[in-house]
Amino acid sequence: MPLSTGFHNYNTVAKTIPPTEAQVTTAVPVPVPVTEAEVIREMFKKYDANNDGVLCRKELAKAFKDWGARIPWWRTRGALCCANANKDGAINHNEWDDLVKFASDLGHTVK
Ligand SMILES: [Ca+2]
Ligand SMILES: [Ca+2]
Repeated sequence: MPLSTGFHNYNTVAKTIPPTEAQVTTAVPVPVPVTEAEVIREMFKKYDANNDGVLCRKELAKAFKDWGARIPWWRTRGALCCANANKDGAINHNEWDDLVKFASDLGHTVK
């Protein structure tokens, strides 16, 4: 019964392939997915002109202006209102997440 045997062999091979592929997939290091928030975070970093790790009002305004905000100072005020937890007039690293969320909610996406 060569036909029947051949069919059986084919089935056995087909059944053994998926686990093998799964093993290969898990073995390959998966790159960390870049979320929109991470991209926005990176963009904000670029606007930290004096590299002090803090976005001051001026740096924020520049960022929002470049992103096409119609009234950058208004956006800046909103951002500081929303994310400036310690009320020092600038966004430090602890407040960065709230700023990113603020920008993200406004629809500042990376194209
Ligand atoms: Ca700065
Ligand atoms: Ca602050």
